[in-house]
Amino acid sequence: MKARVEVVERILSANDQLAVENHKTLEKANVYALNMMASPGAGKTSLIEVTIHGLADRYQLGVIDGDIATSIDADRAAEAGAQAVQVNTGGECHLDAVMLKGALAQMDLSVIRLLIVENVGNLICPASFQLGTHRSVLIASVPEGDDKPYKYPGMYRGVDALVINKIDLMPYVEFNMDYFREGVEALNPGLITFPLSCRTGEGLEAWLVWLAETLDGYKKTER
Ligand SMILES: Nc1nc2c(ncn2[C@@H]2O[C@H](COP(=O)(O)OP(=O)(O)O)[C@@H](O)[C@H]2O)c(=O)[nH]1
Ligand SMILES: [Mg+2]
Repeated sequence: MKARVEVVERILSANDQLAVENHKTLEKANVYALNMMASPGAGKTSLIEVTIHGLADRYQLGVIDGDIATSIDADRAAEAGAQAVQVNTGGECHLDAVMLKGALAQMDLSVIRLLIVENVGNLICPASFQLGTHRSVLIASVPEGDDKPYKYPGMYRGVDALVINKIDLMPYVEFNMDYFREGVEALNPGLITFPLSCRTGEGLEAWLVWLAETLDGYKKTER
């Protein structure tokens, strides 16, 4: 048992070292990067699409799409106007720093201001692997149910921002927003949260303003 624990620790620490390298690569290129995580179908690619459109007049976006097998999501991001690279994980349930390093090498970072990394749809594995991004964002969605913070605490504990997508479905789905938010607050007090709908556009402006302010602040203070 002890040997297994040590091997897992070594893998994670090798990953963390590469994540530091990735972070330096991003910093050097003046690219701000988000690690976007969620369960399958929560709306990661949809949020990426509306974000590309919403920021197009101010910022050039890059997208790295982690997917077990297809390039459907990268195709959607490219169609929306971003420089997009697909990473097929070959069955792995998360992206890791090596995969990100390979994807970064395929991009022209000099023209990108914001890089969004769409992690593999999963509420467990991605939380354990640093990539070297600046912030991580979790997307929850109304039809997934209001109990998810209670069931996947590790994911909710480790993120810097939370999007609650598909609020257009609130009238049709049993989702107690107060219960959901109480669960989040217990795990990650004060977590900045954006209830929105990629479908109707409700709430989207607050998300775009936060991103734009984060990017402007990064130019001034984080470099
Ligand atoms: N009703 C509704 N459906 C949405 C919304 N955002 C995404 N969807 C739908 O949810 C499904 C999964 O979206 P997708 O962006 O592919 O999720 P991903 O697997 O997390 O990347 C698609 O059918 C989307 O059209 C939303 O705000 N409201
Ligand atoms: Mg997707």
